[in-house]
Amino acid sequence: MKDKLKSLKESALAQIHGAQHLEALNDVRVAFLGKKGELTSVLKSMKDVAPEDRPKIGQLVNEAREEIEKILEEKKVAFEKKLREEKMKLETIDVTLPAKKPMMGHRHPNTIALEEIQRIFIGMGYEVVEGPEVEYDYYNFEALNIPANHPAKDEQDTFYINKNIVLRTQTSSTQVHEMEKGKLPIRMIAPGRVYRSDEVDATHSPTFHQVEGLVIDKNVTFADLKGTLQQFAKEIFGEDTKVKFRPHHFPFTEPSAEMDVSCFKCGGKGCRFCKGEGWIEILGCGMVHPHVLEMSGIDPNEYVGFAFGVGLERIALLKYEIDDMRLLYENDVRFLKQF
Ligand code: 2NL
Repeated sequence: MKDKLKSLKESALAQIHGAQHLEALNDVRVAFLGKKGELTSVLKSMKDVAPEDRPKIGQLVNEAREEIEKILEEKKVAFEKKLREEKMKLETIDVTLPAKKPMMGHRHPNTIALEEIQRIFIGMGYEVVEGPEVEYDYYNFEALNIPANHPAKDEQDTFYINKNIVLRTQTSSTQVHEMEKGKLPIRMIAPGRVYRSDEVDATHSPTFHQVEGLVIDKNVTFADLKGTLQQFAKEIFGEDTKVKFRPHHFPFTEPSAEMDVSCFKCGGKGCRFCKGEGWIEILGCGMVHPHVLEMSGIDPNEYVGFAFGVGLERIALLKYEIDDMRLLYENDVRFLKQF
């Protein structure tokens, strides 16, 4: 019995030393000390041992058990330490490595142009007001003196949600809401997305952006309109920019005009950029039609107003010399990051 125990113990210790990992160590524990383990079965066979030898054998079994357990524990602690060290090595941070460069986005040319336009008008005391893109046709057309038979109302030009609701074709609708509020005077710009049923090409898109302006006060004159828009042109295209107003027609303004700016490439001599004209058309404007004021509850005998509308994309294309509007909608970072 004594010899059997000794060889059992040696076999256990040899296997513990041979174990390569924690699981193998646990296998050894089960094989020797488990319920059906070899040492346990020795204990179970104590009934075959002469009663007077039992205490001695019992003590030997216990000693063997303790020793195996002690070596197992030592080996286990060593394994765990090794695992911890390997894990630490993997988790080491090399603080000398160069940092990853963050991906930078870029403001869209439209955004840059809009922010500049807003800065200019805020500087002149205007408020920036936004409104809904889906509008009753009253606010988009009727309130602006655009009659039922006007070609702009044609389904060929306007997206209709139903008979009375449209995707706004200009941001004037936002200004009509402002006029209806009855808080005067008004000095506002209304930037935003507008919709027209156009085919896509280098200068057209079914959705684009507009900035409209509206001033309503007592004693406002066409000279105020001219001075305001001249200042705007100088700030956006440069101090040397000249402006020219040509008579035009809009249903919502009377008189109406289009404003040209002197070509900022050739200074007005005529070049490829201005198609030899020396002038570039930039916006539409005029004195608010008395009927438009009246429909929104403003007394045209007491108040006068001027208004203007400018295409944001048009400004962005000109200012940054982009020759195709479609580039503005593709959002290719290689294009965007140039501005
Ligand atoms: C253009 C230029 C324009 C207006 C927009 C306007 C707004 C109100 C009253 C009167 Cl609430 N006018 N806006 C005025 C003149 C020109 O836009 O080329 N539009 C087709």
